[in-house]
Amino acid sequence: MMRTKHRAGLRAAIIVVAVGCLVGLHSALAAAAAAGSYQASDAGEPLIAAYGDGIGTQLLDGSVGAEWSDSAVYVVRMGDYEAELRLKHDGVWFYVAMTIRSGEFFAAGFEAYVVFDNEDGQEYSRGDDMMSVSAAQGQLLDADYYYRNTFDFVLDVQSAGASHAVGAGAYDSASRCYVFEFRREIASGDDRDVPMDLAGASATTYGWASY
Ligand SMILES: [Ca+2]
Ligand SMILES: [Ca+2]
Ligand SMILES: [Ca+2]
Repeated sequence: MMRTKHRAGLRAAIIVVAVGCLVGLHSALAAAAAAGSYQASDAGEPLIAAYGDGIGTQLLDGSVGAEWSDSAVYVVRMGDYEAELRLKHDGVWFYVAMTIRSGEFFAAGFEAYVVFDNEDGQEYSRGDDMMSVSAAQGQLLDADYYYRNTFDFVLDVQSAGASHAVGAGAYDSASRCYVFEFRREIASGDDRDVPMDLAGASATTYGWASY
């Protein structure tokens, strides 16, 4: 397992459990041309988020810079593509950067997501939580969704809830990668969000879809 830096002894063990391919994940993604995701059973070991400095929203722009220098970095396989995951937290916010080596631009759209399962024994079920954005030239977007029912999700703010997650994505033509940056509150207290357990593990899925 790759070791991570944790300056204050806090670690978030992120157990990643998911399907290998997410076609059928939910109705919106059913139209995806291709998709892929990463699950714990792929590697058999949890990913651990490093404890690090917070990242302000102005640096969530679809470009990985020095703000990620204190993150834990993992190289994983997501369907057809290799991806770098950068994970960290500052005790309040959980941060994820995903660099997805697609090798090409998708004019019809490309999105990334992180699903937080409520561990009710059902994936993508009522009460599950998700952050997701489409790549939009680094524009910061509301990323906070929840599942009303299996494969049926909406933005929290579309159901009288509040947003506790944002993200931004962009295609980098030089490296031919999609790069996404997200942050979400670790435990917002909103019943539309699944809290993460800093001392334990969280069932988390990382994935992408192209159109
Ligand atoms: Ca950035
Ligand atoms: Ca669930
Ligand atoms: Ca939510």
